[in-house]
Amino acid sequence: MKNTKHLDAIVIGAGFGGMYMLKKLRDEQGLKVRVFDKAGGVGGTWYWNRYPGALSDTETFVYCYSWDKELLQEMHITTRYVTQPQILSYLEHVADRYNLRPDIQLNTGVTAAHFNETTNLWEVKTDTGEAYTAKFLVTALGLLSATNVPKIKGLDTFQGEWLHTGNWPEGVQYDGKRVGVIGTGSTGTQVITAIAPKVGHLTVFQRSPQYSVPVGNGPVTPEYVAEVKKNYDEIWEQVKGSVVAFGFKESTVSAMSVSEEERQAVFQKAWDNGGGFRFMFETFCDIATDERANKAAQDFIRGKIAEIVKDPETARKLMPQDLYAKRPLCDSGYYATYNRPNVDLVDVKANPIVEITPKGVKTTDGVEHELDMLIFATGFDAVDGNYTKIDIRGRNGLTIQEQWKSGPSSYMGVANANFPNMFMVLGPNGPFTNLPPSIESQVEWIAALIKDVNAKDLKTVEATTEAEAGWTKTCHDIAHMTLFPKADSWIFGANIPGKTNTVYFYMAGLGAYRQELSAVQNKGYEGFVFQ
Ligand code: FAD
Ligand code: NA7
Repeated sequence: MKNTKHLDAIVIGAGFGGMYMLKKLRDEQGLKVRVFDKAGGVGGTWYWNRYPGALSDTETFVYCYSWDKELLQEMHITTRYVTQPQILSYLEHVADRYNLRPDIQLNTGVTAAHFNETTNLWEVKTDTGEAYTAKFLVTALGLLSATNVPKIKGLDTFQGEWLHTGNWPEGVQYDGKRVGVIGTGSTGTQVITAIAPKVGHLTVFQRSPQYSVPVGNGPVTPEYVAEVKKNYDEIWEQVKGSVVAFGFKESTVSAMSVSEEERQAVFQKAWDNGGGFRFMFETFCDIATDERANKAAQDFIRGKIAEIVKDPETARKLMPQDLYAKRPLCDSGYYATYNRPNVDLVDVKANPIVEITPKGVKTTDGVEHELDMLIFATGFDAVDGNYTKIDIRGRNGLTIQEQWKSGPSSYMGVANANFPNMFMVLGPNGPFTNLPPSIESQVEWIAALIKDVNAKDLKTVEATTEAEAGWTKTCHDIAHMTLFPKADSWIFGANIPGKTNTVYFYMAGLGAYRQELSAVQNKGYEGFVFQ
């Protein structure tokens, strides 16, 4: 194509991952890099998810980059968790502080990326009609980024306004309106709790109830902030050696090794303190691996639902009966929301949605729930959702869809056989953790590998098929040591009809993952071939 511009590296995505990748490659290696994002601003997840109530479930002090000590000292830690506007403004500040913006091209979607085996370059096309070539391609497309709007008959006839939480514009007016929410995952529970006091009437369409514990958000004291800032070196060391990387030490005590009374006290303390990952991993070491321990946690939460929700029938509908083995939720008063007179819960498993009508949502019992606004909190085509939307081709024109025909895979979460010089941040089978420290681990490792390739004047680096198959098996084996695969959720691709239900994460934790990364590097990038 005429006017094709050449770069050393192309990065797709300007969230936590893409921005740090740009900084590493441009500022430390002097490479000519351009980041493309289809969004109108930087921030990734936090640019798109502007729905009311959007809040991190990672505590503020570890939902950030760790690599700049000054930035850490300057960080405004005011509350225990961070809201979407706070995270977005932090990431915007990062873009300005390190002068990243001149190399980030917004409002530009990448539509195709083909590896040319003659030139050993990636040929990249955008929806703005531009063409680029680059030696390296880094995809930081986000793992919870491709929104899922379920195909429900009649949506196009709806005369009210409909929105997905993951693509939420500024200035949405819902005060006093009749609003419906489909979905009760992390996002649904947040948006429901936030809008219930303001809307005229709220109808929640719940397919699966979820276990949720209080988030425990609130202002932090100056002493807390001083303590965090004084100890950041130790904090990051602990986080990067831990399992879930949420800034606490995981328990080593099994739930059944203590008395019933002690177990209840531990759960109660965690409930009072707040935090979903804390409840699952700081209380006992085997909630996610042992059915009896898991049942104890379930019973505790079900008991709380019964206590909180006044109407017994609503309480019953809100009580999950399956394993507590999805991404653990936490909320700001979710169950109590159902005590409000303007909130109704419709169980769409027992009484499925038939269609969306011009006036609202019709369920099997014949009721037409009239609505002015319908909110889809129906989640994401997680992990590979954005990959399969791009025409990505490696050697011999092999598409990423063909590469992943048995399910998305990778070597070390970052590379694929047949796709030379392409690296993924948060690709399939990366760690299941608080994400910024995992993103950093991957970005730093990828940057080091790129540096090595360039320093040795090599043309390509590429994972071997055997290495990729080995890593896939490792991730599969680890996941099946836990209870997580037994619950249907986006973590295993179970939330999208027709999507391959398989293992999408490395579930042994960040500490173990970082050791694996180091081992591969120390063995001269074992599992990769160079040309
Ligand atoms: P993203 O931030 O998702 O950025 C990917 C970018 O790629 C997007 O801006 C997108 O526009 C762009 N893109 C995709 N395809 C293309 C294309 N073809 N062309 C151009 N651009 C493209 N994680 C936690 O660890 N803790 C939390 O508390 C937490 N809370 C969350 C709450 C919500 C509501 C959501 C949705 C996610 C949450 N996450 C949380 C996960 C969160 O996505 C990550 O923590 C992190 O922000 C991911 O950063 P990223 O740079 O990898 O991807
Ligand atoms: P989730 O966790 O995938 O939740 C989506 C919700 O939407 C969940 O309750 C689904 O029910 C429901 N859903 C999805 N499709 C339908 C249809 N067709 N009908 C009715 N209900 C439906 O997404 P979230 O955005 O909440 O959270 C994802 C992650 O992003 C989260 O961990 C945070 O880190 C941010 P189901 O359970 O499938 O029966």
